[in-house]
Amino acid sequence: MDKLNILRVFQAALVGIAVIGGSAGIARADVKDYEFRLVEPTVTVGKDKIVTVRLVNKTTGKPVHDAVIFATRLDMAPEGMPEMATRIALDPGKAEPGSYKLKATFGMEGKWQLSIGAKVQGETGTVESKLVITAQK
Ligand SMILES: [Cu+2]
Repeated sequence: MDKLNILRVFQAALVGIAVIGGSAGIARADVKDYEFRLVEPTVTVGKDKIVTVRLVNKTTGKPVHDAVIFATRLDMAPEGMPEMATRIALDPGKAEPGSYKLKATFGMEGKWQLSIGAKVQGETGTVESKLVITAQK
């Protein structure tokens, strides 16, 4: 091999490493690396209350922008009342990037369980979390 060929092989090897490194990086970022966190753990009992959640990448601590959120269910399972569910919807009101607002009616004091999911850009699978919100007077 002359010097030029050695250089070409070396460059090809570098490209190979970069590609492997890149795909390993994607494979490492699993949906399990993401979680929802409540901005406020409590809410006042009543109609049309706003709950703000933050979607974060646990490995970097960074908020995740532009996720597609599914608010699947809000019920009183933590109080032994799983059948006591209330409607929950995404609130179109503006939230800071990585935060998402939901609107629901909390008709009773106590602990409510929010089942929430998200599709994160560039990730396969769905992030799913269960969060407990305390409704108080
Ligand atoms: Cu209840």
